[in-house]
Amino acid sequence: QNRLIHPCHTPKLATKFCPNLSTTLRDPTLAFPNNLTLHTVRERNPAVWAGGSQPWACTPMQRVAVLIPHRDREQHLTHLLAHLHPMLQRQQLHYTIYVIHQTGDFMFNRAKLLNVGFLEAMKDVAWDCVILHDVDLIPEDDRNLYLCGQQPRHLVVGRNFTGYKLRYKGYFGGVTAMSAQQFRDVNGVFQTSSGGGGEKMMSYGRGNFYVGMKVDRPPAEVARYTMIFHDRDEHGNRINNERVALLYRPREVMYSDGMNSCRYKLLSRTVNPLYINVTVNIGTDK
Ligand code: UD2
Ligand code: MN
Repeated sequence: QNRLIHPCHTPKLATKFCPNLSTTLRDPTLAFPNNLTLHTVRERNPAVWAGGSQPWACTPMQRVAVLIPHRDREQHLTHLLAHLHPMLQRQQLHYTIYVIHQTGDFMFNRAKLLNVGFLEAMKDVAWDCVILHDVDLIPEDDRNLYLCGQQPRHLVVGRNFTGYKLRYKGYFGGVTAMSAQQFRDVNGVFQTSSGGGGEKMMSYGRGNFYVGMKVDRPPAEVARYTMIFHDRDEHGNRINNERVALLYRPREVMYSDGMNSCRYKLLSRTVNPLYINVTVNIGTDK
C-alpha cells in the first residue's frame, strides 16, 4: 500500500483513463487575503491527503510531483497552496506537492533544491512528471494543465508584472514541466548557476542544444500567472553577474554539474496534509 494514497481510495473503481481535458475546470478566484492560514487552506481542501490527491472517477495518464524550492516565503507558500490544490484537483491529476526547504543563511540555491526535490520525491513514487515551481507564481487559468509532454514545457508565457508577454524566446523560468526521463536526460539542473537567473536559461540551453529537446509552451491566453509582489532578495538570491559566461560553458559541464553532483544533508522529511516538507542543508558548495 502506497502511503501517499488516501486510505479510503479504492483504485479498483477507476477503470477508465481520465479525459484529456477534465470537465471540472473553471475560472479560479484570484484573491490573496493577508490573514489566510494553512489551517483554512486545509479546511477548504478536505480531499487532499499527504500533500496531494488523485481522482476517484478515472485514472490519470501521468503521476505528477510539484517541486517548490523554499526559504522564508511562508505567506507566498500559503497562497500558492490555496490556489494549486483546488486547481490540480479540478484538473483531475494524481499529484503530490513537495516543498524543499533550505536551512541556514548561505546563498539560496534554487537549482540545487530542485535536484534534491527530484531525488527525494522519487523515493516515494516513480513520478512520471515533475513541475518545477516558484513559490510566488499563481496560475490564473485552469486550462494550464500541470502535465508533461514530448518536450519540456514552460508553463509561464506571461505574468501580470510583464504585461502577460513572453520576455524572450529562451525564457524558461518560473514554472516548468519535465518528464522524469527528460529531467534525467539533462542531468537535472545546473547547480553552479544559482542565485540569479543563470539556471533558468541554462536548463533551457541544456535541453534545447544538447539533447535535441525543444521547449513547448501552452497558448498565451492560458499560460498566465500572477506573481505575488516581493522585493528582490539581495542577500538570499543575488543577481549572478557571471550568468552570461555560464551560458557558454562547454556541454561536458552538463554531465558533471547537476543531479549527479548533488550532495546534501537531509535534516527532516515530514508529511503534512498540504505538502511534503523536505528540509535540507545543502552547504555552501554549489
Ligand atoms: C526568477 C525566476 C525563477 C528563477 C530565478 C533565478 C521567474 C518568474 N522566476 O525568479 O524561476 O529562475 O529568477 O534563480 O522568471 N526563493 C525562496 N526564498 C528566497 C529566494 C528564492 O523561497 O529567499 C525561491 C522561491 O520559490 C522563489 C524562487 O526561489 O519564487 C525564485 O526566487 P525569486 O522569486 O526571489 O526570484 P525571481 O522572481 O527573480
Ligand atoms: Mn519571484
